[in-house]
Amino acid sequence: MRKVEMNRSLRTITFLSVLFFITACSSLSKQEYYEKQVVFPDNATLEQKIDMASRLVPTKQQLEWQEMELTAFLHFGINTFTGNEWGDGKDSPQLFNPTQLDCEQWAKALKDGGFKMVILTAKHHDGFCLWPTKTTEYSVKNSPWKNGKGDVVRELRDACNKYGLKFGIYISPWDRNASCYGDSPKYNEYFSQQLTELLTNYGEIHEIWFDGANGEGPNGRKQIYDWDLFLKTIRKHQPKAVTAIMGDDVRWVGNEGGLGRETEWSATVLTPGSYSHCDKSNQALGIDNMSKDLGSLTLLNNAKQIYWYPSEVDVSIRPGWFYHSKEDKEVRSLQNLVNIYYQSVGCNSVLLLNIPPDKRGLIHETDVQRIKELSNYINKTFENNQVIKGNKTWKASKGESKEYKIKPKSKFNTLLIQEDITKGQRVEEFSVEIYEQGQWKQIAKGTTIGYKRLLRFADCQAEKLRITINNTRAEANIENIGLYFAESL
Ligand code: FUL
Repeated sequence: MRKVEMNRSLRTITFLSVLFFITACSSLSKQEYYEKQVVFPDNATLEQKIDMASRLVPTKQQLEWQEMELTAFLHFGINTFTGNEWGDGKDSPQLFNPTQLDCEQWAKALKDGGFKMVILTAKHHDGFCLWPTKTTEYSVKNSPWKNGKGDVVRELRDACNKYGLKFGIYISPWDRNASCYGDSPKYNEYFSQQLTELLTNYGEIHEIWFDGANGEGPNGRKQIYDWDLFLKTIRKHQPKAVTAIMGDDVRWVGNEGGLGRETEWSATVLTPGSYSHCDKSNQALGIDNMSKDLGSLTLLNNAKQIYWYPSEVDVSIRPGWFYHSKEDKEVRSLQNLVNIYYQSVGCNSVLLLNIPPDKRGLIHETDVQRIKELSNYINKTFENNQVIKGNKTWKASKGESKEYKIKPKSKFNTLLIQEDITKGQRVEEFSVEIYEQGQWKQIAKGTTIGYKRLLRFADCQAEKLRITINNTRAEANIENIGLYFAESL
């Protein structure tokens, strides 16, 4: 009897242990992720915050945006014809008269230049609209171009469809022409109507770009923007679009010189400028868009929340944002653009390169040629990965190394490494060694990886490569490693 009871209790214990084991295993394998934003519990420890931060992931559209890598910016408008960078809103619409405007020429040049998306200045600070809006007379409809019957937004949209490019718009909230600017509720309504027209008449819009420029209105009135209304308008009409700069999907890198950060966290504690608590949160952490550090553990320790808010590097191929013929000889060199590519795409950012159409309404021949050269250079550099099985996913713990075989007789000077950001951005520090003449030699090291990190070093030849993840916030998901040879310029 005692024996039977004992057997029964033994069976129960075994059953419960197995059950416990299965539950424990399944909860261990079931990783929880946070999309776009996570608020830390009030009394979260640093360890808890690190853990949560490592499981913060992009939304589907943020991921698609990041994977595009190269977006073209097109500054075009009344300034193209006046030679200004910022119009005062008083230039006559009669000045807008491109003689050969051809959006297909733009789209083809950009497609050939390797760009995946195009963002057009539908309205810059001067208030002149490139589409025949119902909201103001200050638009293409009062210009001589196509006798006032033209619509640049439509023509570019159609050209993007033809060439398979995604389409985005820049629309400046600061408007130096609108008489209601400074009468806050009235202008907010006006701006949201302009947004609505753009978001409902031109098919899918993939990115909406606006900064917070907030100059003085007529009679010194101060316009208070209703960011909530603007973002709601966007979410209502184009829920799949990413919103940039004052939007909350894409962050301004902090300069207009093409310089990404060496250490670039897409999981950042910087609160987007359109959120009402933004000033308070960012001031408490002592950071703004331009801070060098936006994601370290020191900041995380003091932060109340963290955002997936990746960086976009906006820079012009010419000194100005708008076309000026006097700058025809100052188009950036290929070498300069390649450096920018490494410092943007190669530093976990998207490159938003401005290529302004000229007075004819064409992208200037020099610029067309330069972006083609850039695309050829990038394609040639990255066409042949010299690492064998570099694209096999590697789950790496802190301190772990992995060796890779290199194709025989390869020469290389560039390392590419990527994290699978659908599982978060985690790596804090890594190093790169090669096996040469019987010993390991460190040739490079880096901090963050994120979507993509490129490192350049002197030309090398070796049999093996060894990557070490010196520090990571949680198990790193390395999804791609490559070695390439980039011709010197
Ligand atoms: C800035 C503007 O003031 C410049 O004119 C340009 O459009 C740049 C991309 O954004 O805020």
